[in-house]
Amino acid sequence: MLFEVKIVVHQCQLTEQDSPYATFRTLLYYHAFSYFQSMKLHLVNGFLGSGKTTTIAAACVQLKEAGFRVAVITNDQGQDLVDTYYLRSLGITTNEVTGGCFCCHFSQLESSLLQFISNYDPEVIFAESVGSCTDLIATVAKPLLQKYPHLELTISTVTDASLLFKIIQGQAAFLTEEIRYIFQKQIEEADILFLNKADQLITSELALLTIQAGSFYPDKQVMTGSALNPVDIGIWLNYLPGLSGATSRQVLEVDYDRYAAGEASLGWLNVRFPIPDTQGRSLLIAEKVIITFHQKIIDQKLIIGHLKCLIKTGGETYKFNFTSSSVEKPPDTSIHLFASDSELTINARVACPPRQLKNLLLETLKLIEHEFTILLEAGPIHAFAPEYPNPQFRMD
Ligand SMILES: Nc1nc2c(ncn2[C@@H]2O[C@H](COP(=O)(O)OP(=O)(O)OP(=O)(O)O)[C@@H](O)[C@H]2O)c(=O)[nH]1
Ligand SMILES: [Mg+2]
Repeated sequence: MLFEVKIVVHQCQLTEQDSPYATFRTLLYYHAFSYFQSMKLHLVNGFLGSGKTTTIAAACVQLKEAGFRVAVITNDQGQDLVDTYYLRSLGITTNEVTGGCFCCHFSQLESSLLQFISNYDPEVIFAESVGSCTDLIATVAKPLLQKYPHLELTISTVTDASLLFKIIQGQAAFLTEEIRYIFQKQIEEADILFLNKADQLITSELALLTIQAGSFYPDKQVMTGSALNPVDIGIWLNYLPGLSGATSRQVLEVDYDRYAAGEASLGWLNVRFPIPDTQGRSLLIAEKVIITFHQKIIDQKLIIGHLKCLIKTGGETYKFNFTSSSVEKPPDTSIHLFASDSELTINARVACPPRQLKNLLLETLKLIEHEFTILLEAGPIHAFAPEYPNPQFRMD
């Protein structure tokens, strides 16, 4: 009812010069504004492979079961996103902002939100930022809240507990100084710090980390747990409503040269291609591509930020993830069943020049072609290093 009244009032304000498009856009914004009054937007950041998508997916499953309409916005420097395909495979409504981080593509983020609101009317939206991105308070949260003051916005940082533990102990030499800077800044901007993958630490390490994190970040809500554990996800969800408008949220001082150097030290590779095989070995071949590519990266002693791969065949979706601290168990053996067609998506973030990463994939494909006597048409392989971050807005 309230919505109808607002549209009528707003239509009266339109002049004759307004094009139908402008009218539509304005109405859309108005529509959006009314919903933003109660809209919950949970920004989820944290370093590559820390468990953001796992956390969001599990939260969406729980909220959907409880009857909420939920939606997710994914984000990446490139296209063909494993996270998007994975979330959609779980039946979660997902939009993506591609080609750069939320801060550099603020307008795309905003349009994505508006599109959701007009098409789907979600009660809760999660937005996962690129794992190498930081400075969200100044470049995303504040600009959004200025435009939509009634938006209930929170920032969660998901951190790999074992990685943070090693950094605190001075052992994580595999992260360069610039990458550690980004890792640190992401933690500093959290309303809530979710020390994830707690299952990878022993009890005494976890206890020590909890004490240390509490003393390093006294103004933050800190929780430990595992995104694989529904109880921990429930606890995280319960914290969120109390965190919108967190008084501890301060704009960070960010040295953009250091931030850019950290991002630029990572090679990015995104590719998606079909694997047809008349002999029905399509899934086997896809799996072999992934394992061989991973092994090649390891053989070069390169640091993996995150290597994520997704195979789709028929109605099935299989996901493989490799991070510096964890190798996901291979999918169910049913993957070896007969399939004459599948589609493989690979998103690799590795500390090396993008050309090296691309060459490793090309070598992999050659090997597999030889082994299976097939021809693989990988199509365009997008390999690049993130550009210097250039936010559309930055508020103090
Ligand atoms: N052992 C363990 N593994 C986890 C946990 N949470 C996530 N993982 C695994 O960590 C890997 C990366 O998880 P994602 O959720 O894709 O990480 P992400 O932060 O979204 O990664 P990017 O989108 O690349 O930045 C996957 O293999 C997950 O299954 C956890 O609590 N424990
Ligand atoms: Mg993710």
